[in-house]
Amino acid sequence: DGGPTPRAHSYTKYNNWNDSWIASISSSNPNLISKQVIGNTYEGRPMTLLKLGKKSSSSKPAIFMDCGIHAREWISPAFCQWFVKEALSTYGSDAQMTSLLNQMDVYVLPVFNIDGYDYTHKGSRMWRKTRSRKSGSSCIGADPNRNFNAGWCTLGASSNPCSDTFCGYSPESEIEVKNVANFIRRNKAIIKAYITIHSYSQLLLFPYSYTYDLAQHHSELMQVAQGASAALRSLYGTRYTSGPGATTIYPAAGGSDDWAYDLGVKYSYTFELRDTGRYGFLLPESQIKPTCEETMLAVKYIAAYVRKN
Ligand code: ING
Ligand code: ZN
Repeated sequence: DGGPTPRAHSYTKYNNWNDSWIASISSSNPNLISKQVIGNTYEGRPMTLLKLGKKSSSSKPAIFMDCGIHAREWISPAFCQWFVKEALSTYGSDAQMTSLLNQMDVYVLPVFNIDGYDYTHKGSRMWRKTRSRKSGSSCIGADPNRNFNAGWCTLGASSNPCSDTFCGYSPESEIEVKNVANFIRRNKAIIKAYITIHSYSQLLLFPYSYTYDLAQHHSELMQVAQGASAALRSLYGTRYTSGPGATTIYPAAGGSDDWAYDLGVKYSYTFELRDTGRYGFLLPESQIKPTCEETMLAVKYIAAYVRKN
């Protein structure tokens, strides 16, 4: 007996993490998609990274995108799944997607914090952190978006293991963070853009969050963000605000976008998807489709810019 039967996968529902969607999608079109495991989570679940792109003999420039760093932000994993489906189904008909996958590879990590995400389905819906344990503390988990080595734990993060923004015991103490950081470090020569999907607030953020200093490429990052926000808004009128994390949302050290940017990945963005607080993390399933459709336009805008520059 494998316990209760999980409900069928649907792109317009919130699906818990399960191996079978990854297995079926990655075997559906071997010319466009492949998978690799970049390590296991604290609780031992494989972190499977999908690679989208037309097979090529030479190495292509790439974009890395992750979803589900924070467990309760359910619209985020829904978007990564949507992106993968759309990439496969519109390659060959949509000119922008076709050029993107011909010229670049897009790495998609559908759920970063799988242990936490599973816990929000089975334990506590509003859980944010990982599920790691350490002897000496009864509190569980660290905030993966405070655990990257970027001004680690200096600002907008807590050293209290019981806090929701606990930065961890050291940079990359969370195995999920270490696995992703190792992959990006190993592939930094080809990774041109880093995109991470959170919710909520309708913001398109870029470095820095760990300092009020402006990034070296501030004006270009702002221009691209504003272009992406305009593309997003063109579909349903959803308004996004663009800017550096520290002044646009709040100062916070240890975030993945700041870390990737300082590593040399110039186009580094954090999306905060719908809404602005009416439903917050509990965004109704009826909003999955419109949210994903509009967000596709923004991600494709950034990807097209990166591809041409
Ligand atoms: N917001 C982000 C958070 O981790 C953020 C904001 C972005 C902080 C980039 C640091 C760097 O708090 C949510 N909703 O998680
Ligand atoms: Zn988040």
